[in-house]
Amino acid sequence: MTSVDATQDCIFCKIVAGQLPADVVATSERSLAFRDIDPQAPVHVLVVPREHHGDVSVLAAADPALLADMVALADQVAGELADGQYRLIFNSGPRAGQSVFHVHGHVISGAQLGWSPA
Ligand code: DGP
Repeated sequence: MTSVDATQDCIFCKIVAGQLPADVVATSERSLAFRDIDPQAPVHVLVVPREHHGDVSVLAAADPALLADMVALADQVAGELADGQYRLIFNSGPRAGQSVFHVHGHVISGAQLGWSPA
């Protein structure tokens, strides 16, 4: 948990709390997976920890086991919704495209993926 203020206006905290709707596809005790509102691939799911951390580097330093839990859930989602092959993307910082500052992994799957992120 980074701060109380960080969670108050956090849309992903609200999804975790059930205060905002989401198409949840899988859960673990510590993480949640739901479909991205603006999918970029046939399978585009966001994996988030239930606890608020701002980005992946903050989470990795604070609680590596929780990061591992997210990765395990991403792997599960790709196996259940596609063929188990996937890209897992953490945008970290605005210049990398991060727009929601509650750490989330994008699980991208269900198609042959190209490689041109920039
Ligand atoms: P990023 O740009 O890496 O911070 O990704 C944020 C993603 O979150 C973006 O792909 C759109 C998605 N998103 C934003 N708001 C909502 C929401 O309210 N519900 C869902 N399901 N996805 C959202």
